[in-house]
Amino acid sequence: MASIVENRGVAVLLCLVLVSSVEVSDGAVYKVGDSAGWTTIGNVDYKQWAVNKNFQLGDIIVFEYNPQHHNVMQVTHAEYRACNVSSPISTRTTGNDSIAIDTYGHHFFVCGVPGHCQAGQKVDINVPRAPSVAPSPSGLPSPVPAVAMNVVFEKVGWLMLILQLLYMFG
Ligand SMILES: [Cu+2]
Repeated sequence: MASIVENRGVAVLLCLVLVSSVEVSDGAVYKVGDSAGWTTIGNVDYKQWAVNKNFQLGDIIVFEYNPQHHNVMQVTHAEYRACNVSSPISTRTTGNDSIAIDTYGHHFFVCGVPGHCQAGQKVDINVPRAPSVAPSPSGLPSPVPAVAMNVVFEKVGWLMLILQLLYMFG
């Protein structure tokens, strides 16, 4: 009887280790502009910064800046190109904003302070679809349901494994 309880404990511990290791490898953290951060000083080329990154779903994009001088606005592609900050999708102002990228495609961010976007304080975070996934024939973006289902399957998969281990050891 005692050994069953012990084994159950080992199984649970094993599961916790497995699950936590998966979460650690889930996403990379990218600080926009690296050591320069999110700024107009030094003419950081954010296009160049982003172009050699291999952004994936689950990555965290960190904007570090002086909140007295800058902010972060997520905008549409058209607004990004025109530096139009009149109706952003979202606005962040803490000076240390972490944004999880959980959908495929382009994510456009600009600084909403007048003149800053025009000066180049804008970045395009693009998460390309996995090559194995056939592109949608219409070309219209429909990433949200697919991603949601992936997450669900991932979670269900881990749950099944944990239950299986509990049965094995218990
Ligand atoms: Cu700014």
